[in-house]
Amino acid sequence: MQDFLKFYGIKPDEFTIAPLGNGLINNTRIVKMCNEDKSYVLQKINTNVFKVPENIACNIELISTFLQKNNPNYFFAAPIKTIDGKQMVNTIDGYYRLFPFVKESYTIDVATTPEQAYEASKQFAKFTKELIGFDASSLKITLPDFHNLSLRFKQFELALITGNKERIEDVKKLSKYLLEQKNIVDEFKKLKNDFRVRVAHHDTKISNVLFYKEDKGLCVIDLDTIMPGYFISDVGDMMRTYLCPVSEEESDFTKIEIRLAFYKAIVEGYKSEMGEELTEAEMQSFLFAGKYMIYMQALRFLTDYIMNDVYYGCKYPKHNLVRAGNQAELLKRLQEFTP
Ligand code: GN1
Ligand code: MG
Repeated sequence: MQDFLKFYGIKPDEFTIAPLGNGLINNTRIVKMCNEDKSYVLQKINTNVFKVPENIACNIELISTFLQKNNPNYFFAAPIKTIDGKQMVNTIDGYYRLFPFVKESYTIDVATTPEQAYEASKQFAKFTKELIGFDASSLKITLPDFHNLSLRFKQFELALITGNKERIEDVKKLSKYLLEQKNIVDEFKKLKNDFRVRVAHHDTKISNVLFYKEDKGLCVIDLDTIMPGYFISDVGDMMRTYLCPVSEEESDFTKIEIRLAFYKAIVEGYKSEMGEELTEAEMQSFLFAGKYMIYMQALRFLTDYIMNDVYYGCKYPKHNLVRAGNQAELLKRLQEFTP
């Protein structure tokens, strides 16, 4: 990966490089400069997922330009340009880009305090709010139908017909449960007519927020899935990833629970920026947002397991099955929950 740093004027003997974070899609490294107190984040784009990386670059450029003009103080973590002004480098081996590493900032993998959840939620809401005057429809669709729950459900049904026969047999109980929750798809189809299309982040896990100074939120990162979308995508993925003390990776499902204080923190953090903008229908849909995203993620993990793990990386044979089971358990807990 380091070869490509020459496009930024960085020479091979000037840095050290190490893996960073635990994203499932892109390959991320930290580049530390040897002779100065400066680091960068280097990332290779997964082109099996993002088929047209130029679309990502185009969206980031449009948004950067808008923000620079309308709100130059907003910190937008766009990639650094190459020596010849490009936002990413296309080599035979793939697409790479380089981000500044913000000094003294850090990321969190699991929310351990409601304050962290509040701060993260506020940052995602702020991002959408800063772009209210921006024409969301001018953005390129980097992942078609990314959060289209109706399609994810159909893909799951199709997997149950065309997928790995042994695995289908093996997951019967879990599949049955997920099929029985189809009412969430119906509710999504009905509700979405009352939701506004705005600029949404679409990957609001807490590790996609930079924190500084004792858990103050600084900005959002991981800009690849910025697209026109609904607030339930962003709020829902926060519910999915902050409500529970353990992540989607946890195989001991007895540890899965919904933390009320974190629920309140997500809602309040979001409203602190977007409160005035949300429609009545949106105001009423915070809880639904959580069900929508958790259900979709359970369907996606189980679909991938049945289709022989072609999409998400796997660290052990039944990894995607564990993730799917974990998300189904989380959905059950959320369905029993009253805020
Ligand atoms: C993927 O790569 P990462 O971890 O940022 C996925 C998200 C899922 C998430 C589950 C482009 O995100 O939709 O919620 O895994 N991103 C894509 O961990 O599919
Ligand atoms: Mg991501």
